[in-house]
Amino acid sequence: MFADRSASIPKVCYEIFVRSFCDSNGDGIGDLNGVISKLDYLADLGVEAIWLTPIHPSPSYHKYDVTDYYTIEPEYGTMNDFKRLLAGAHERGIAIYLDLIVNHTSTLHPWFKEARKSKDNPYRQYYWWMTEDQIDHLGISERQTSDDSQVVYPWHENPNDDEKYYGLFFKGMPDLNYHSDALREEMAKVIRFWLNDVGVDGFRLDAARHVYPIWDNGESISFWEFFSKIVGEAKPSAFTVGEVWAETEEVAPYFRHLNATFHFDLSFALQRMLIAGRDEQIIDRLLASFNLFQKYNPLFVNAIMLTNHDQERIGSVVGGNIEKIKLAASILLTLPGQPYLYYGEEIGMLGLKPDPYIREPFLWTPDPEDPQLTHWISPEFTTLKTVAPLSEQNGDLNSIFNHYKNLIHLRRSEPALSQILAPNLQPVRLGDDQLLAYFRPHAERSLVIIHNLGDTEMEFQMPADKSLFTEVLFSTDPEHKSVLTKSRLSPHSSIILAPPRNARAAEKQ
Ligand SMILES: [Ca+2]
Ligand SMILES: [Ca+2]
Repeated sequence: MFADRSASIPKVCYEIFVRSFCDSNGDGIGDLNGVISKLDYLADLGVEAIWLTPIHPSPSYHKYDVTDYYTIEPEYGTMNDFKRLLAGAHERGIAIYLDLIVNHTSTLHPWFKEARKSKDNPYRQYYWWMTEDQIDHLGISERQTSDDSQVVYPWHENPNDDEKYYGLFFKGMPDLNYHSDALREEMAKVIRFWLNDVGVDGFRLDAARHVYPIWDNGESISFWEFFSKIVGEAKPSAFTVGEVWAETEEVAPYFRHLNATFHFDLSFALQRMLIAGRDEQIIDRLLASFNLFQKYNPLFVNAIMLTNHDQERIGSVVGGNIEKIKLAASILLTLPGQPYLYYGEEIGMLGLKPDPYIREPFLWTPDPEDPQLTHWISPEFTTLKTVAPLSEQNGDLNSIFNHYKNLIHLRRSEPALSQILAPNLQPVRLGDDQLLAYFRPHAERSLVIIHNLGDTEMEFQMPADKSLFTEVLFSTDPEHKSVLTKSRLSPHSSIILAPPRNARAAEKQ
């Protein structure tokens, strides 16, 4: 069912909120030509795949309510622009993943405009409709809020209609109803169009757990069986990464039909750990989740992130503390899986909800009139006063940007760090949960990684079986240069250790 693509799985991915990234034509709105102009930047950073937030026509600024699955939002460019972006990315060895929203459309989508006209309209069956009595009978007039939707009343009035329609996220986003075979065939066409006619490399799948509503629970996973069959037939190499924003136990079954899912539990655990300065036994919990995932898919890809466009930015979560921002990156980029950087994390962008303010303009240069700078929103958190723009961080060896870049390149070049399938991970127990330590065994060269999560210096005693690990591959503690001489780690610092070269033969045995 799953093609073996271990050699070609992108090792570091990058999420771009297109509207905020880079403007090419002076209207203040980020666009596809802006992204094209930054492909060299992304290749230099070491990115191997880009997830573009939705680029389809849509009435909203975030574009998660699609009105046409076949064209490009005019604010962002044209299909020719998109094809040039794809070609430019591929020339640089970068894959492009499209954000595909199958759970709902906009109310302005032609399907819904038809559906709402009358009960016997052929498009009616594309959506969920019920009378007040039916809703009450099933006891579904209210829903429990979830991490991804605060909506309590998901049924919305259609004027002059005794039936309401279901919209889990918002009344402007009616949920699609995949009991309709006609709708399934329409979505299959959309999938084939993007994979075959246009040539994208995969999909990021929005709201994957909500495709069927709660009263049809269980059907969502079988929908993804249908979906992955269409994808596999159209393009066996295509990659799918699902947004299943739920606890690990609920996420695991989605691996039956998706290559990857985002690890939200890990994201929130890392955030809590960075705030508290204490490990939450994250390595043991990760190993437990891997056990669960591999039951459903031995080739599972654990998609990991600090935050995405729906979460408060990591820079703000750690109070703008640059050492902690670097520590967050050091953890993410040394854990197994496929990391997704949220644009701007690499320069320490800040942002707290509401949503538009976690999606602020990327700061390229110190020039407030920089034509690349998007200005569709007036930023509250990431400004020239609070965040050093990329051009200033570029030449500063101690910048957040160079920290990210060094770690990304180390991740790509060290086989122990870049292994994605069958994640190689073991805990290293140092006896104090202010320290987070783990082992990445690998036939080429195994590594020990130690982080000091707290704000006091920590001493540690390396376990006897790791005593050979004294060569410092990477360190944010100035005390540790090429060889580990003291078993101490300064606050919020990290080290990556390997056995010295002449000891490696012994370590392999
Ligand atoms: Ca523009
Ligand atoms: Ca749904």
